[in-house]
Amino acid sequence: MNHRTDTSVTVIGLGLMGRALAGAFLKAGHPTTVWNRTPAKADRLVAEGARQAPTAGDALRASPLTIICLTDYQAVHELLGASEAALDGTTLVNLTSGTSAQARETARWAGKRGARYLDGAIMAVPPAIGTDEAVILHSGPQADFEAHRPTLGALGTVTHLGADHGLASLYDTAGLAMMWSVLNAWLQGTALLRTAGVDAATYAPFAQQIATGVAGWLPGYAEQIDSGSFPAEVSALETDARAMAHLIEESEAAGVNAELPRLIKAMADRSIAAGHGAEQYPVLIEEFGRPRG
Ligand code: FVH
Repeated sequence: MNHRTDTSVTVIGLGLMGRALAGAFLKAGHPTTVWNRTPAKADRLVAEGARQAPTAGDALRASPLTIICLTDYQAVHELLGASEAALDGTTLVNLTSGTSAQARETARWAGKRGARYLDGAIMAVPPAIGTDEAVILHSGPQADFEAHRPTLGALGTVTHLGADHGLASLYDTAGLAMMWSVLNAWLQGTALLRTAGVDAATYAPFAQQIATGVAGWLPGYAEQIDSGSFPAEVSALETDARAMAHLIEESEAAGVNAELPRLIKAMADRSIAAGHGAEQYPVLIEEFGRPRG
């Protein structure tokens, strides 16, 4: 994709992530204006060619596109609410972590101040910024995203999820649910095997193979969820529940925490009691919640 680099961009918030964002724009050749509550954090960026704005308002006025990346949404409202700058005509891309409700509310607030607003979520750590490995999700008006896609592309692999400003935060949170669940499942198995003298490094490749294998089931299971039909082609939920009992028994016998296996089995037992024992594992989606009516 041709990458125009003459578009000026502003970055507000130069924490660990903000400094990486500003650095990526500079590296891509964009005239970059920066501002941070603690000015000294801009020093290296200024040495690399960034312009340090004296106030947040000046930073906002300096570019048609402003990326803001602060600790939380309260900080965003405190800062932008206090800034004397009229936001009209600017496009704000908020890459601060938060909830979908905060994203939608901030979009409404920014709109009233005349700004075009995109919400976003960074699925990467600072060192990855500026490489294709950095996935950055955006939600809000597609036209606003497309207008700035070439510039935003300097940060990594940028994706537009849809017009609902809350989508980026929801995908971010859903992704974190996946990350923590996979890591906790790995820790459960690691704890169990360590009681038999197997160290974490020995088990890790096996765990990776399992995680990769299970990840391969997701598209087929997603089809079952979207169709509402869960034929047991591989294994019935009742069979899984028996193996869950083994995990609880093994964990308790080994003196390993069994809270997670107990939660897993409690949800399966509820679904079996509701008559789904002969269906396939994704039928458990009904224990997690229903789609928007
Ligand atoms: N770091 C990471 O790996 C993750 C990756 C995924 C996305 N997160 C989110 O990015 C936001 C910023 O995270 P961060 O790691 O850059 O955080 P800090 O290094 O602590 O920098 C925080 C910046 O926010 C400024 N700030 C805080 N409160 C205010 C305020 N009331 N007014 C103005 N600025 C404020 C702070 O300024 P200073 O302390 O340097 O003066 C920093 O610039 C975050 O949502 C992550 O969840 C990062």
